[in-house]
Amino acid sequence: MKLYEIGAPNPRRVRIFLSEKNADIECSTVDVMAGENRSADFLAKNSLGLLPVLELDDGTCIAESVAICRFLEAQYPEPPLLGVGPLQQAIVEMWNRRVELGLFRSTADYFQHTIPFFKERIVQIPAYAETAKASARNHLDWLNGALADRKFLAGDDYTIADITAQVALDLGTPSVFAVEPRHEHLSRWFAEVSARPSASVLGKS
Ligand SMILES: N[C@@H](CCC(=O)N[C@@H](CS)C(=O)NCC(=O)O)C(=O)O
Repeated sequence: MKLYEIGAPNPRRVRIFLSEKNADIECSTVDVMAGENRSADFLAKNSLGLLPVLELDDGTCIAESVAICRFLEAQYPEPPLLGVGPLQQAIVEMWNRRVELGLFRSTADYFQHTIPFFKERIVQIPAYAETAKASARNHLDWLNGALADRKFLAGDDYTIADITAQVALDLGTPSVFAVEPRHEHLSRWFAEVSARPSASVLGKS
């Protein structure tokens, strides 16, 4: 197996996932600045030209961070990061999707509509960047409430939902938002997840 990656939020989610499982697989950095992810070779692995991609020994390629994590969960079941049993798996999926489509998306949208790297790729709309920033900030308040009565987002155990939220917070702090003292529960959770050894993989993006 080989993981194609760059130092960016989605590949980092997969690397944290692997680190939590103490799984050591070959990783290869793709030179996005040189357009390597738009080459015919790479587009044959992922027609969207995005990272991460997990290439299996038989040449099969899996794109999409959560799809890759699902495959890895089956390869390395311990510790479970996608929940155990139908109910817990559904709860983990619920929180992961909420965070991915909310905080993670809003934070990424802010960057895509502001940073020079995306200038040539999309029509950047400053007003939309501000909307995305406001949305990301609102999600912090909501997450703070969600963490009031439990240790991790989906319950007692650290899961992929925490990884997605953690990576979004690392991306957005401090240029998009700040975790403020009033975010008592979110602060407690963020300090805990940031102290895990897995938090240091692939840098904070
Ligand atoms: N939905 C995909 C998103 C992948 C994605 O957007 N990857 C970004 C890095 S975070 C990328 O490859 N960007 C390179 C580019 O836009 O050229 C996933 O979950 O993996």
